[in-house]
Amino acid sequence: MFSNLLIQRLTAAKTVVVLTGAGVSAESGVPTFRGEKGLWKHYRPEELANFDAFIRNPKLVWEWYNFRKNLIYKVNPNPGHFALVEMEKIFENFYLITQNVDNLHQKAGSQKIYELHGNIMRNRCVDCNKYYNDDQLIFSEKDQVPHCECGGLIRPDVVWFGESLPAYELEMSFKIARICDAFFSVGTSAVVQPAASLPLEAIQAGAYVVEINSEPTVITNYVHESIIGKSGEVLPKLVKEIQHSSNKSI
Ligand code: BV8
Ligand code: ZN
Repeated sequence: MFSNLLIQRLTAAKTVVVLTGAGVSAESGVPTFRGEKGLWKHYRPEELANFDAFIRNPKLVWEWYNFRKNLIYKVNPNPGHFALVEMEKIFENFYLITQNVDNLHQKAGSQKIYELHGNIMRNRCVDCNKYYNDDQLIFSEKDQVPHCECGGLIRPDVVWFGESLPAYELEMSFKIARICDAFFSVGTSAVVQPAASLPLEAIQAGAYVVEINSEPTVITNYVHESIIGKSGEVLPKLVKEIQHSSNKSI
């Protein structure tokens, strides 16, 4: 399943970076964004995951996020998440960049995570930026949306379309994409910017770039190696292969 070149490059690699998207959580039962099951009711994520939609109809947007939060509370990390925890132990410098907001990498035990699109388990006030956990939210009878003690509307702490990504996480992600020896793009359709530019940055900087995805994407023709498969199956096999080859090389 893995080329000798990939195993050689990984055995010699000091810095390895993995970018994950919704496909990594699919095997945990979390719907992806753009697959056939990706639609929520008859809305597309882009129509609900934006500030204007929230201000126009906070009740509907909260209905969508509560639907997703309740689902995410019930699901667990899958073997793909746990394989990434193992990779963090294998490589000298390992970084996980995720577009996912489902907290499953944290739940699996990954430590060094850059969350580019926020985290659905966190909420904040649109006026004073005060943070709230889910169990602190009180949905008022009147408008079915939570309000801050300052009176402001509380929103999920995720990055919506048209909003800028957290500056530190974004800067670090581009920095490590440019210095890494190997870069994996896993379970992402690679259409959402600026995250989707990271694999291409890594290619330009000379990293060995591998895509693991259940179907080809817009970057498949540019990466050095494309592995079509489920991340929950491919990643554990990759970890086994790396451990086997590094034992051999010791
Ligand atoms: C910004 C949080 C500007 C919210 C998300 C036109 C051209 C280019 C760009 C744009 C454009 N118009 C607008 C833009 C910019 C826009 C954008 O990129 N739009 C796209 C749709 C074209 N980007 C933005 O707006 C970003 N902000 O640009 O700001 C700016 C700059 C300065 C100052 C002010 C403003 C913000 C983007 C962040 C949006 N928020 N999520 C929430 O979740 O509620 S994005 C959302 O999409 C999720 O984070 C998700 O992770 C992300 C990417 O999707 P994927 O993860 O790739 O998921 P998808 O379903 O697409 O694909 C899953 C893949 O997995 C599939 O290929 C599938 O085959 C595969 N798969 C399935 N199962 C498995 C599997 N693979 C392996 N194993 C499996 N088992
Ligand atoms: Zn407030």
